[in-house]
Amino acid sequence: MNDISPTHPRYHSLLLRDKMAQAYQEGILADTALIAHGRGEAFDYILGEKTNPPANKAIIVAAASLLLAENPVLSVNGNTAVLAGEDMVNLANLIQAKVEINLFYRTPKRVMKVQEVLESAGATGVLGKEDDDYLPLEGLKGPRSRAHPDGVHQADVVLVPLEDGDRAEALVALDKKVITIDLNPLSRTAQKSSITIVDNLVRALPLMIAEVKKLKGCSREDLEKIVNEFDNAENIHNTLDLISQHFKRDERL
Ligand code: PTJ
Repeated sequence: MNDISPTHPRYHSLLLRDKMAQAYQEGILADTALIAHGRGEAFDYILGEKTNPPANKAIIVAAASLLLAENPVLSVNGNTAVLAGEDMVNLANLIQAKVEINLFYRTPKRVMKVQEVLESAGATGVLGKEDDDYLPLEGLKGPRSRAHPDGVHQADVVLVPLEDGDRAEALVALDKKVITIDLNPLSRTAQKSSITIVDNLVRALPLMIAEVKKLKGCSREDLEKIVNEFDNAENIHNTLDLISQHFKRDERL
């Protein structure tokens, strides 16, 4: 970005915009990816552009769930690859998870581009590539129903940031624990997932990595306690409360 000063109050947000705009020019992102990003920005602004306590709580529960998982899979779309490809790969390495590409607006060219982003971030054995085997996920149609037989099909826990509601629902219906990161607490994905982190992907993933490192030495019993005590609906409710308090406090409104 040429002339925005680092002292600009929204400098980081503007940097991300620039990154996304450039990735769009390079053909990594879907045509509507910037619209999805803008929706995220709007919610992030309302949430104070910070990780709030309910998000922190969900991050801890997500980290514990990933550590308990037998077959964790991290699902990556275009926006996730561009905003947090390196963090997704680092997290996968830390918990021995598989990384699988799943695009809502799938084209062979975009799959290749996303694969390149992940591999240049250090990923090996990426699943969901253009020529890979796949089986459709029950309850879904079209390209987004593709799931790798050794990846999402086998998974007991799936991390699906910025997911579409139908896929989140289909994964839950298949008895998988679905962790999502979505700035919109009202989205169907946020509402239907097992663990919903209402935070910006770029803040949530580094925190999740730190939490995984912290919890790695814990016993299964301790991790299970963290997971079992969590109530996702209540946690989303607490986020919505935060938003309404924010509006009440704002004297401009
Ligand atoms: O790469 P593809 O083809 O798989 O397409 C990916 C997008 C994201 C374009 C596609 O899945 C899509 O259209 O998504 P939606 O239905 O617009 O949903 C995106 C959700 O992610 C919205 O609820 C946004 O608020 C949220 N979101 C956007 N940016 C972020 C975010 N959540 C967390 N962190 C963000 N940076």
